[in-house]
Amino acid sequence: MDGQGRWVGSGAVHLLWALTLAGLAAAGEKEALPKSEAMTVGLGGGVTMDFVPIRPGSFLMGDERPGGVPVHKVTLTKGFHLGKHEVTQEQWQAVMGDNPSRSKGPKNPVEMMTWDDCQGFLKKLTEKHPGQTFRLPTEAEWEYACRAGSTTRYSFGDGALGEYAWHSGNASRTTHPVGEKKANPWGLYDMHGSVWEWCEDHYGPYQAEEQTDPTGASGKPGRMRVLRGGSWLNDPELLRSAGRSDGDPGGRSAAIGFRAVLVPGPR
Ligand SMILES: [Ca+2]
Repeated sequence: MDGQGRWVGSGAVHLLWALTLAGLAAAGEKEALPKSEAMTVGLGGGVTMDFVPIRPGSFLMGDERPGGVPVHKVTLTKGFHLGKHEVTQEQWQAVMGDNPSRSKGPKNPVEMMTWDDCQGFLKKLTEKHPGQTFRLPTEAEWEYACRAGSTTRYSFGDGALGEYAWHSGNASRTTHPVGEKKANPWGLYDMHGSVWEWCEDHYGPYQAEEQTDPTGASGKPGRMRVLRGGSWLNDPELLRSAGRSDGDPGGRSAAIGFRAVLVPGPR
């Protein structure tokens, strides 16, 4: 793949002011509060990807449900930008020049790509946008953003899952265009359900102790990588904010996709 044509016009990173906090607009508060910018990145061919700012903070990770993991305090000291949506098929096509997905649709989440394939996608994006790094979220970053300040089963409470998520009970055994369901409190779509989302981390048991900027299983890492959020194929239990699974980084599934993290600077 020569890549030249696909990347024409893709170098610009556009900054848009997020209007999520009305207080930021008040005179005198602009300098007192950290900036909160949504970002839109060009992928080529007029295709873009939207990112939501996630501020540093602490949260309680995990849950105490059967099969759950120890609840423990996690602090993330660095902010980041997380994809507003799962990566779509037209976004994958714009960057990689192909579309491996089983359930075709330009706005549907890309699937049938491996964890390793995702690394190739993110590497290409990073190479094309000097000064920015694109990567997968850590498992802690993913749950922090999914919870969006909540401590309940889901980011919106304990019920009404169908308003926020595609799952086995409403998806008719296929994917759907991203963003059709309600967003979570931080403006992220389809964190619950739609497709599972690859995380950067190796899969393993949680530590019960408080952690800062964790990056996955401690000790000798295994081969498997973390999956989060459940999918159109799964029952509501697996769509919990703390629900998790694992996958072989070389494996493919029509129920597995991903979303990107954008951070400033080299990796
Ligand atoms: Ca998802």
